[in-house]
Amino acid sequence: MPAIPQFLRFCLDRSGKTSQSSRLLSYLEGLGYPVESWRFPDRNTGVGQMISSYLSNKSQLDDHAIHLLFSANRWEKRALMENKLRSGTTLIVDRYSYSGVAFSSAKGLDIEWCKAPEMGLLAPDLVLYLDIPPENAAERGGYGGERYEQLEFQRKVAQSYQCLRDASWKIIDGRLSVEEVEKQLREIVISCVMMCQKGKSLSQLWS
Ligand code: FDM
Repeated sequence: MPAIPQFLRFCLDRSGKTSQSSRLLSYLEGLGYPVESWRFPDRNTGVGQMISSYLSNKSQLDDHAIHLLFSANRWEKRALMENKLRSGTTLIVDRYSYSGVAFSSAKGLDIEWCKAPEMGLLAPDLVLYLDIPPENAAERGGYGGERYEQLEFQRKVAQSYQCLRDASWKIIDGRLSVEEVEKQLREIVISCVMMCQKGKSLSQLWS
């Protein structure tokens, strides 16, 4: 069976990624594509509950330990992800390994060390990065008091993301209107979906 990975991701807090994910889901569903919306961390698993407790400051963990938990949270979904992609389902994934590496390296962890546990996870066909200056994101409000929702730290995260960009990335100006961002995303996504339909094989991070 040809592999048809159609796999999208979004980055940066408060940049509209979650609402744009659900708009894309409706769009692709409307066109008749099998599609699902996922997000990481998946807080429903045992590992995900430990992550959730850490993010809401209810527990403390060493920076390396929490990094490995975020990664484990992706590994525990890897087999299901592969099955879905191989059966032709498009996955829209709200955050993935790039968030893991960007956030942990922004704390000062070595970037290569951060990438290592992600190696062998499935690589996305397309990464959609909704770019918004951290100041603007903070002004939009909605920082709900989770551990990383602080301007200074978000500036460092934004710098870390810059080091991670590769050919699969498309950068969208997140300061545009919701409708304009949606329009641009649709155009990029539909050309990726059509390209993947021709039979693009699965590849792995970080190769
Ligand atoms: N986050 C998310 C990480 O630090 N590492 C990861 O691997 C992932 C997937 O978790 F602050 C951070 C990013 C964010 C927090 O994400 C929760 P959401 O998208 O706000 O739920």
